Amino acid sequence: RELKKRQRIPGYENIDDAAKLLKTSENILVITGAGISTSLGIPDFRSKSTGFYTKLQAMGYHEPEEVFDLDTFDVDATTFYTLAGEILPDLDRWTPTHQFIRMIQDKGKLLRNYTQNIDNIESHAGIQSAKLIQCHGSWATATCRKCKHQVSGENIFEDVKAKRVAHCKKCIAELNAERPGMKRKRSSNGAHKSKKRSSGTDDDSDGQYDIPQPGVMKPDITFFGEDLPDKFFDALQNEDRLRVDLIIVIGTSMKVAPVSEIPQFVPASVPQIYISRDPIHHINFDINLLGDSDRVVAELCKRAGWDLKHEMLPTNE
Ligand code: CNA
Repeated sequence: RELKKRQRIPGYENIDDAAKLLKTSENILVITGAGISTSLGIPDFRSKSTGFYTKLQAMGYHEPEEVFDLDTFDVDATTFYTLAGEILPDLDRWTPTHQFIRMIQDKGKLLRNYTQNIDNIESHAGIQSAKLIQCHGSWATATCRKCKHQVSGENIFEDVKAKRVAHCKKCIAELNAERPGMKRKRSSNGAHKSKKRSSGTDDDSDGQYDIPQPGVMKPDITFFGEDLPDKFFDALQNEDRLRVDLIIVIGTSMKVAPVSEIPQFVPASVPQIYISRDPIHHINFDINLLGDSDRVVAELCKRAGWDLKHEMLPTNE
């Protein structure tokens, strides 16, 4: 069903109105995107010149989505592993904007944080898992495409940083157990066939010389063409849609469905605030606070009388 573009609610205009809403609302739904992590040096996708997509295009990729495409990954995971290090998070740090969401939670007002980010920084900032929907999955875990063995995401970080395809250690151990005495020398007929690497399906197109391959590890981030986690639809439809009394959207271009449809999916009477560097025109928000999100949330908290503290915020502003 096509969702209708929402109409603005009259009476809301500026940052003071936003501060009032922050103070009076009790069930705040926060939608976040890559823009809330850029101040840590993790590039977003679509910012002109600094975004990941600009970089990919400069490297000759026509369709940047192909880096996060499951079919492409299964044929050859090299492209993903060559580039993924660019958006690998620094695990120990979070931004003032993450701290702001944490503060909403600490005040008992966070209904849910729907994040499109895969960096899992919300968890490190202390957002409880029951309050967090990682709409596009995250780096927190990784799963073998062949045997489905799941490990903590950190296990593949070394490979990602080295731009090397990570293979499944369980598959490798099983293969080693199955062929302990395999000869490593070329056979006497001299035939040497190259072995294609795929993400786990044994390639027997070259017949008698086929060697089973271990599966490739894929971080549990949602690639284009994959379903969003069930938790997303369950929470939104069954709980949050009718409880939310304020929506705050931060650091996202709202270009990826179905997250981009949340503003139209909740009752039209719920006020909506947009915080980002660049304006967007395909969704009508009631209040647009344009600028660097860390600075905007700091100012918003100041006007709401909330004491937002973070080492990245200047103390004298
Ligand atoms: P996007 O389309 O790149 O949009 C980011 C938005 O944030 C843009 O509108 C920017 O103007 C804005 N922005 C950038 N920096 C700031 C800042 N400091 N303050 C305020 N606004 C800022 O990214 P979306 O999140 O909308 O797209 C969804 C994709 C991005 C998801 O599938 C993610 O997995 C993917 N992604 C995630 C990460 C991450 O996890 N950190 C990094 C890169 C991409």
